[in-house]
Parts: sequence; structure tokens; C-alpha cells
Amino acid sequence: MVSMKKLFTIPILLLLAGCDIAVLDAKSETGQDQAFLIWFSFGLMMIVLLIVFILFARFVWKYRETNQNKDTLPKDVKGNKKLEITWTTLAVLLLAVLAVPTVSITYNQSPILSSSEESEQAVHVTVTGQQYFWTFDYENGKQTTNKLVIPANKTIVFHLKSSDVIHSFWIPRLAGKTDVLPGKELLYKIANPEIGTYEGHCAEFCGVQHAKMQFTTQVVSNEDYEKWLEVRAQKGG
Ligand SMILES: [Cu+2]
Repeated sequence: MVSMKKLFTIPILLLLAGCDIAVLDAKSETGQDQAFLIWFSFGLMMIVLLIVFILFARFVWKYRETNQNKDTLPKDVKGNKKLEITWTTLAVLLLAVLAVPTVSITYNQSPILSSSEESEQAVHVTVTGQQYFWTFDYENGKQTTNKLVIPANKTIVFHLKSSDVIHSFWIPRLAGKTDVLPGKELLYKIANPEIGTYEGHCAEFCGVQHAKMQFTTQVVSNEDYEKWLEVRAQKGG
């Protein structure tokens, strides 16, 4: 059996290490919605866990063996209708509560095949994944490699493409992982990123150099973005 000391060592070490969970420190509306889902389901889970633990402790204490009852067997009870209905209903209700934000946010954020609601405000960037780097093409023809620059507080529509195998586009602080498929262009939106520099990764094992398939994302003000776009630097700009 694992000793209590060992059981607590891991979380304490994580806390001491200043454990930084990027997805919970989201810097975009899209990422914040995802972080909310994590906290929401975690919260519900903790409530259930707390109730179960309290009841468990109570029953262990209440029905423990004492000198008075050690020679008698407890009464055999089964099929309490009230209890069965209660915990079945509670579980269904809990799942229903969990389903509302989960379905709504997931549906809202899922990548689509083509953009039907072409919004004027959105900034479009074509993202091409290939072994083992990322290319970003902007609306005016500018191209960068392994460095993505986008404006803050806008909706960014990424047109995800792969020129070889399946990759996955992931900027942990901005949004979750999205598959990048060969032969199929997926549109993925990230809403209202905040100014800052964020790491990006390929999150799908795509070959021997997969771990090196990283990029930097710079979210800059709208003005800076326009200026940056005008500098006609080509690759690597
Ligand atoms: Cu990859």
C-alpha cells in the first residue's frame, strides 16, 4: 500500500515547483472558454468526491465493529427503491448540467471545413504544417516560418493545411490542439488573443524530429500588426 507520506509528496512537489499549467492560464477568449470547461468539470467532480468521502467516513464509523455488535451480522438490505431512484436521477442531472456548457463551447469552437459566415473583422492566416516546420501565409502574401504574428483582440481564422502527414496545431496559452490534415483544409478560430509571446507546438507525433516542430506566436497591437505586415520581408520575417 502507498503510504500517506508518498501520496502527498507528488502534489506538494508540483506546488513547490511552481507548476505552471499553460492551458489554465489562457490568454484568449477561446482558451478561457476551454479553461472554464476544465474548472467546471473539476468543480463538479470535487463536489461528488466530497459527498462520497464524507458518506464513506460516516458509514465506516457508524457501522464499525464494537463490543456490543461483534457477534451479530448486520441486516441484509437490498433494493431500496427511494435510494436507487435518487442516485440514478442525481447522476443523470449532473451529466445534464455538465453537458450544457460542454456541448455549447465544443460546438462553437470545433474546426469547420469552410467559412460560411465570412466576417469582415476576422484576420485570416494560412498555416501549413510539414515535417518539421510551420509556414504562415498572411492575407497580403507575406510569409513567415516558425514565427506567427497576429493582432490582439480580433478573431483570427487559421486555415490549417498539411503538405505531408497529420500534424496538430497547438498554442497552449491561446487554444487547444487542432488536427492539421493532408488534403483537407480546416478552419479554426481563435478569438481575442491578448498581447504577448506564446509558444506553439506540433501536438501530433509526426516523425523523428516531431519534438523540434515548434513555433513562436507574437500577439501584437492592431497598429503594430499592420506595420509589420507592410514590411515586405519574405520567409522568416
Ligand atoms: Cu508535426
